[in-house]
Amino acid sequence: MQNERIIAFVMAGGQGSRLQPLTTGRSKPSVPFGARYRIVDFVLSNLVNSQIQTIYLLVQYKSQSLIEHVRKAWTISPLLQSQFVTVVPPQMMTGEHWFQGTADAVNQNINLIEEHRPDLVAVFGADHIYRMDIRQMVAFHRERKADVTIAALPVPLREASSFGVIAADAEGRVRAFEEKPAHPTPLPADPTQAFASMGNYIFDANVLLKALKETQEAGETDFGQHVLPRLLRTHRLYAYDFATNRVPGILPYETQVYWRDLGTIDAYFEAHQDVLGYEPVFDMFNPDWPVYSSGYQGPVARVLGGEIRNSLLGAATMIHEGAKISNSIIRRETVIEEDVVLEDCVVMDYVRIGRGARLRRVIVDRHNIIEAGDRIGFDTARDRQRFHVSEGGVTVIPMGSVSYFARD
Ligand code: ADQ
Repeated sequence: MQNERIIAFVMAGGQGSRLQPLTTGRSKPSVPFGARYRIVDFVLSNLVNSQIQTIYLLVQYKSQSLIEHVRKAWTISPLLQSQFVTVVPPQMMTGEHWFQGTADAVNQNINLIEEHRPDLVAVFGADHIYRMDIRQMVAFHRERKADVTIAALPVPLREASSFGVIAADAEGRVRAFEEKPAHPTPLPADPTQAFASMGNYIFDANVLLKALKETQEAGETDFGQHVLPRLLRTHRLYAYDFATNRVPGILPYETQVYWRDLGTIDAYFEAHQDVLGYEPVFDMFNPDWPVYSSGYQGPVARVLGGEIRNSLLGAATMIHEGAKISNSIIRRETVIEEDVVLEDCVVMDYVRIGRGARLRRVIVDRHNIIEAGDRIGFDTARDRQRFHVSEGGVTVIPMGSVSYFARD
């Protein structure tokens, strides 16, 4: 792979409508995750750690917060001109429309492929939490002499309608591909699962250029719905099985293969439970494969007292006497006042939780003040009147407008 020239397009324009209200004012890739990350940091870290460092981030929907984050966190090298993460806004380069879909978004920036003249183009989604050594996928692509390689893994059959579903032979050659089928075909070896596309593709650059031109001429706009089915008729498409192809030991801190689509509030909430515990299902600590994020320069968290169990505390957070915090994630510059009780919560940045408040299974978005003594997560009917409550019973307090978090 050393001589391989690869550029990456990271598709970061999705609305994430099922993640409302977290996506009311920002795109899904810019939604905070864990004690210090944004969702987009995971794909960008995977690319950079895999030595793919010519990266174009295609944005569209409510992109201001994402652009700010990338500006602050993702300057790779001011010296090496080929190493960058550049945000590409929709510019109507090829017509009078904003991006009509994922393929159209790349098509509108086809000049970037023509300018760089890479061997391969990686087109990756920005909406997932995982660690992946993309060099292995590239090696697989080369070994199979593939024109296109799709990263894929088995998912429960009942969830498979939200994905592109693949039928592949023993070598991984794709024999059928259907985007979000109503009745997904199960895996032959396991009828409870289907083989789902992760929405990450490696294309031979020339194949992609030609396919995009044909797609555009046909008035088509989407990779999953149009480009892949079209290419399947004439080219060699392979599925790289992320669950089985990983070389053991390369990512030694993970106890199992992990890939989460944070499609809904409940999936988002559950993924936060996955980073907690003595042996987290997804351990944020992995010095061999760091997840990069903002280089926030504030102080570490300050704990004045209280009882804290199985929780993560972001930088410059302050925990006052008598607070009881369990199974929770608190992001930076948040103040938890005296005698607050938090169970199974995600509290984002710049939040103040007033004295004696109790919160259970609550996500508090940034810039909020919770009144002293408030109870949230104990009375669904009342919570529904004030906030958003998910199907799984998680209460979400939307982003507030407190611009400064009011220190003592
Ligand atoms: P979805 O995620 O449902 O399925 P889509 O909504 O097109 O597909 O989003 C794919 C990626 O592109 C996301 O990262 C999104 O943020 C981004 N995106 C969407 N529209 C965009 C636009 N106009 N401009 C820029 N970026 C845009 C896809 C595949 C499935 C696969 C799943 C895996 O189509 O086959 O199974 O991803 O989650």
